[in-house]
Order: sequence, then C-alpha cells, then structure tokens
Amino acid sequence: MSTIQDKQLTDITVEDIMISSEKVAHVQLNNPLEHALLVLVKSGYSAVPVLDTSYKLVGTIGKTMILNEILGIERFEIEKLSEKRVYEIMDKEVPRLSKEDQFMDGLKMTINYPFVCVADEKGYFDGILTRRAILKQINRDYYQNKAK
Ligand code: 2BA
Repeated sequence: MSTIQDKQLTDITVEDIMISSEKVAHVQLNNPLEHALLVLVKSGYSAVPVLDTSYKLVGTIGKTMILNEILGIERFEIEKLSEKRVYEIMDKEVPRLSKEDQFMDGLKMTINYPFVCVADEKGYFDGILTRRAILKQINRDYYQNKAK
C-alpha cells in the first residue's frame, strides 16, 4: 500500500490529508453562545464547525461573529451570551468537500477559507481540510521535485 509520501499531488484525495472528525473541536446547533465562545477560546481556534444532534454538518461559527452579535452601542451585552443560541447567528452557507475529492479541489477552496468542512453524501460530518494541510503537501512536493 502506498503511503502519502509516495503519492503525487494529483493522486492525493481529501481523505488522505483531512483532520478526522474525532479530532475536530465543534459546537452544536442548540448550544448557547456562551458555550461556543468557551470552546473557541479554550481550543484557540478562530472558527469551528457546527453540527446537529445526529452529527450532520450545519454551519460554522467564529469568535468575531459572536463578539459582533453581543456588541451593543456602548458595551458588550454579555447577557446575550446565555440568551442566544448558535443556530441564530452561525454561518449556514458553508462550502464543503467530500472525502473522495481531489487535492486540487481542496487547494482551490482553501484559497478563500482557512478550513473547509468534509461531509458525506447524507451530510454526516467527516472532518475538516485545513490550509495548513494543503500548504504542507505543496511544500513537500516542491522539495521532492527539487531533489530529482
Ligand atoms: P485559526 O484558528 O485562525 O488558525 C490559523 C492557523 O493558526 C492554523 O491554520 C494553525 O496553523 C495555527 N493554529 C491555530 N490554533 C492552533 C492550535 N490550537 N494548535 C496548532 N495550531 C494552531 P490551520 O491549521 O490551517 O487551520 C485553519 C483553521 O481551521 C483554523 O483557523 C481553525 O478555524 C480550523 N481548525 C484547525 N484545526 C482545527 C481543529 N482541530 N478543530 C477545529 N477547528 C480547527
């Protein structure tokens, strides 16, 4: 079986380089914003996927979105953190890839997004493809070709 090191960029699929779902920090649709902000601050990520109770991908949410939502005229309205829920403010128009998509599909999408969610045909969440994973493969490919 060939390892990822032996593969040409054109032979790599999203599944080869994605972060699988169990390693991805996420929040759920019905979580209060307070919980989402806690997950974001504790994990250190700017944005994470949002899943429903059956682990289907439904959106993404980020720190800036939450801070904008609670920003009043003169102060942060902290009480909104417990009143509002993730589904009310999340981004629902998220681009997605499938595990079978090619490296180049991932490259094109991560030009505009720091990460792209990966889901199956029924919408179940499989993981994320990050810009870091894409750049790592391009870097490896560059040095391998240079050595030839
Ligand atoms: P950001 O959180 O804005 O992170 C930007 C870059 O900073 C990451 O790029 C990574 O290189 C670095 N970074 C941030 N937090 C890190 C941490 N806790 N440990 C190690 N490195 C960290 P990428 O790795 O290309 O990730 C792109 C975006 O994908 C991240 O943007 C974040 O929104 C999301 N992400 C990455 N890994 C994740 C995970 N395990 N769970 C949930 N979201 C993740």
